[in-house]
Amino acid sequence: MLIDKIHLTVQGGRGGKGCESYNHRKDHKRVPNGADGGGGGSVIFRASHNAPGFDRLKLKQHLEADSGEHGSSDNKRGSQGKDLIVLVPIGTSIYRRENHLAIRDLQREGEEVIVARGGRGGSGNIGDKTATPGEEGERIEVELEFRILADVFLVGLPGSGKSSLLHRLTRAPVEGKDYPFATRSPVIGVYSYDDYKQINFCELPSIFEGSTDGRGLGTDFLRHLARAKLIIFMVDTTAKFSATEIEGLNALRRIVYEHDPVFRQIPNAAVVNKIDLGKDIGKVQEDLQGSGQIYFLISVKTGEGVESLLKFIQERIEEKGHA
Ligand SMILES: Nc1nc2c(ncn2[C@@H]2O[C@H](COP(=O)(O)OP(=O)(O)OP(=O)(O)O)[C@@H](O)[C@H]2O)c(=O)[nH]1
Ligand SMILES: [Mg+2]
Repeated sequence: MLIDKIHLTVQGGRGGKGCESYNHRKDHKRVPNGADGGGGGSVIFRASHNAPGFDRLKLKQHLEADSGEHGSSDNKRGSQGKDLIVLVPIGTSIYRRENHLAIRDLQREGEEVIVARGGRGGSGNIGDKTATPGEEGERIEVELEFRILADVFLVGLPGSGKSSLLHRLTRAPVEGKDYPFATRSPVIGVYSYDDYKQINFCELPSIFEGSTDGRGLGTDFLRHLARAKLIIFMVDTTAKFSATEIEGLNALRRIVYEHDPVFRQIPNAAVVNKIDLGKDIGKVQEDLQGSGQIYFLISVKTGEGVESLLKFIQERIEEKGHA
């Protein structure tokens, strides 16, 4: 199972001690010549495609940057402690653990943030200053949360055909399975078109009326929707997990919007799949029209309706200044 929430203690390196020392001159005068200590290194989080998963980070719960070197006599400054650069997956949000305040969302390759600064190095006694010890580095408890960055999320009833659609559009290595809840964690697929444009799709595990009571696979993964540009709510004409297609769609929306009311603002559309099965869809169509939602009747199996769904998705995502 993908770990996507962890907490860590991070600490900047200690500043090096300032040095107290004297040059004993021939005339018996003592001239202070102790140098400053170097500053401690900082802990920096950097987003990278090459970052290991959170499960690896979790093994080292305490991350600390190098201390600065102590100053020494003859005015030799201590060198700066090395920063500790921690690679995290793109899509990581960093919070202060005590109050859950956001420190930063790292969303692009190479984007970084200093999470704990190193302590300042102490002063040496040169120039008649008082020698001081180095400061402690900043220490902070952080929480890291990973959210998938995709444009379009497929949210649907069990067995409605999300994996089949994802595979058809993106060739993602998933396939439709003839049993429900086959997809147990989010799956990503990339749809490329017009030579250089791309749309990232993500299939979330299925939800249904019982999910909010913890049945099926729960609803925790819905938090990945936070940065969705478009949500596709998907049901199918077999209506095995709801009394009717419309009720299925209503249930999906209710669960998603109850999970986080902010998700209401995300553009969305309804998809009723498996129209090849010969069920009379006149009533469904009527209800959908009456409800005012944007909807598509499709068959992933025969391809019917898939083109117009795709066209709609492209337009929506391009409008949002992406792809
Ligand atoms: N007849 C028909 N069957 C379909 C269609 N689309 C998908 N299926 C079948 O429906 C079953 C479920 O499809 P999936 O793509 O696995 O559905 P899912 O929504 O990903 O399901 P889970 O992730 O397991 O909850 C598979 O046996 C598919 O072959 C369709 O358009 N028509
Ligand atoms: Mg699936």
